[in-house]
Amino acid sequence: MNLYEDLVWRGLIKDMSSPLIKDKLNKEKITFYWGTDPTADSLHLGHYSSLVTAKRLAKYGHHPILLVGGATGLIGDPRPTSEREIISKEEVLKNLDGIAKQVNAIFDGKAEIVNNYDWTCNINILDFLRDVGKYINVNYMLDKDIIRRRLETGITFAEFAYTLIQGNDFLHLFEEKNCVMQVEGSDQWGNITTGIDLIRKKLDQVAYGFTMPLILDKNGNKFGKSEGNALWLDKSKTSSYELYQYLINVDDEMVIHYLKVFTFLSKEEIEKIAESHSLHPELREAHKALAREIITDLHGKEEYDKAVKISEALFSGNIKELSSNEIEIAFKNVPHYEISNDKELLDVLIETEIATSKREAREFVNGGAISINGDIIKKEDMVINFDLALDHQFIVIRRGKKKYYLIKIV
Ligand code: 485
Repeated sequence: MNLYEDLVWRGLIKDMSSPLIKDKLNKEKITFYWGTDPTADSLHLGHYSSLVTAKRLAKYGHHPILLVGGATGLIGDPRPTSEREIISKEEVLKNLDGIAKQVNAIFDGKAEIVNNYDWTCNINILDFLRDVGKYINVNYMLDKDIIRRRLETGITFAEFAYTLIQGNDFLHLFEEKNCVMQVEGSDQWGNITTGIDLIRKKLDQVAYGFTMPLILDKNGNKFGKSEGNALWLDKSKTSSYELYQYLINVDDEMVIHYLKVFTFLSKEEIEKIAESHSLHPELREAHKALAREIITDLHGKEEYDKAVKISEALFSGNIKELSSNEIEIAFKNVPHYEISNDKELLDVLIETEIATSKREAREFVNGGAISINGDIIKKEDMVINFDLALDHQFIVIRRGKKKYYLIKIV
């Protein structure tokens, strides 16, 4: 299968500036670019989907340029709803550093990363207005989807002018690096066409761009958010285990689509998984493949194995086989408490607010609702001490089926 067919089969093309893109992708070796603004100190799963597309193009021999927006990040791409808070220069710089490292790691240390601050910071306003502004008609800018939507709520000149900076990036990369194509998410269509237009008017040359559809869950919400929070690519912000839990639980009817978007598995491999998924959904083969492919690509095999190990230990109740590091990851989001050594169980249950009174604590224990490190405990007078603790520090209490507490003895 050729690249263009592959992209179409995976559902990765939304808008295209020209039907010639098909030949560009199939018959030539081109340089293309993808960009992101350093608005946070880590990229998230949404960014990853377009990085995977960039990697896919690279696998077919095209050369990717990955742009981090040190300049554009100082302004902020207009959102359809409201003006962005301006971010301090220090923060943009700090974010930029982290993001460049992530992008480089995703490209196995071989990415060509550029920062638009480098060619934007010294342009003076008069030159910018003459060399860029003079080529872009305001009527045309007002017609862009996001700008139109913002006209009702208001938009500052800074955000309105954002598209000119991104357009100038494309012009710059076209001239300096023979970069002929820009690839972004669908909300970037207006910015891509600004660049293509600028290149046509200034240089009388043709540049290309296409966008990828936004990735949604079955209810039409953005994919890659867990309880409203982004799933970060930085594993100290979102552990491999959290990522695993999210991926292993994605909608059944969407999982094959995600395999197409997020993995490098071939059409044949995905079709085989799809067949097993429809015959035996309970085996969750598709979900497991999705988690395996994404986590291994992002964080490596060891991290993936760790995520599986933690998940299995929690499922079977075999917490004792986890290391302290794994315990901290597994129970990152449950209530944490510190207690002193040699306390009676009932007191511990009250101190940690697992029970509200001694009577309730007793009821829990006698009813078999309390387990410690995976074992159900029915001894009210049991003493909680270092000897009992996993790795001499952690006590994992479970109340009922699902409620966990992590207690550290100090
Ligand atoms: O020359 C460029 C300068 C900046 C950008 C791109 C090219 C960044 C772009 N304007 C942007 O805001 N991108 C978003 C971001 O950085 O978070 C998102 C897009 C999304 C997808 C993703 O980046 O909203 O569609 O492209 C990678």
